[in-house]
Amino acid sequence: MKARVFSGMQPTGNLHIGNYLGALRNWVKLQHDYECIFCIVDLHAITVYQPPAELREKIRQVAGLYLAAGIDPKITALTVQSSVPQHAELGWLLTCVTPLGWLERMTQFKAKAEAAETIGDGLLQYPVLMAADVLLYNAAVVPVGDDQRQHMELTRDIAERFNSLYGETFVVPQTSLPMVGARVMGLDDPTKKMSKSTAGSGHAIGLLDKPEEARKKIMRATTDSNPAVDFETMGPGVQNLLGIFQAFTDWSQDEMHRHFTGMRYGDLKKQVAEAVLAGLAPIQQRYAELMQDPGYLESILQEGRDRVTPTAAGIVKTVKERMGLYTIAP
Ligand code: ATP
Ligand code: LTN
Repeated sequence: MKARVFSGMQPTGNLHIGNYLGALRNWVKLQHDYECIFCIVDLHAITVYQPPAELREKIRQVAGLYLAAGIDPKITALTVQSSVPQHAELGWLLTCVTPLGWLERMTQFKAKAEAAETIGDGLLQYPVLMAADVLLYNAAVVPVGDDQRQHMELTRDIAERFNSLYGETFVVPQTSLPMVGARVMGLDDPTKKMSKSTAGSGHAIGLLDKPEEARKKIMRATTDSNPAVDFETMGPGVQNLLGIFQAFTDWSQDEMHRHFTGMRYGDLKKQVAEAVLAGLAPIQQRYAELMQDPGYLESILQEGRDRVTPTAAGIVKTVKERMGLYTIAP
């Protein structure tokens, strides 16, 4: 039996090349060696207010982009989190074994809490729900970008704590990060990670950006005061551009050095733009085709839900029994 992989993205905005290089592209590669479940985590999205009509549309868009990027629904389950109620149910059960201090230490929580006037309880519980997503399927491997490392550590801690309180129940999952592209930075400010929810027209390259739009953003990207590429002294902006190029082309470190040392920034940017556009073109083409048939997308999401539900229900049943909850015969 193949080991299981689980991962997800929030339908909170336009997916960008950080989401693609940090996570989605890795998912596509793992499909053949693992039994994969890739989820659209809409319950996580609503930890911050989302206009309902937009959220519904984004869920469809993210599903379309998963498929366009190469997720194969014949071998992989593609699901919407809220369509499998066991995610929320296990979330509560795990909340009850999670010390508050663990959650208050999360850097993402602290950053979001500082930025908002009022914070919902959901924002604090966010990583417990994420742990539930993964543990609900006893996933062995979770492919994510670098920013999710701390949440995955917490997931492991929650699994271990549950196992020690109630007996071996959960697989303690491994985090899988890509070698290149685990942390793509904002083009306008290379000290901040590229993010869906950061405003600014020059910040992120959307997977659905028009070619001329994407090219313009790259040509305007922040660099540093050097005139040309110097691998010894380059700042984070140039490093980010080179990282994006390398991730899209799969060039080795040696090839990168030989080709780019001494290249002027204008030329570097032109080449990065070409690599990005070449990577995005087939995704955009498949996306346009897929979205012409809304019934198809719907059927894939139904199939995904139906495929994973028996596993999810089985684990929740075990967890409830272990915790001593009363089971009434169906
Ligand atoms: P938001 O700004 O709404 O929090 P996000 O852009 O951080 O969104 P998520 O839905 O939180 O995106 O993340 C989906 C996946 O993409 C996760 O595995 C995450 O680690 C990865 N990811 C997000 N941003 C980047 C980035 N800049 N570089 C590499 N991977 C990323
Ligand atoms: N918190 C993740 C999204 C997410 C996730 C998961 C990732 C929710 N549940 C389970 C991996 C496994 C993020 O990328 N912001």
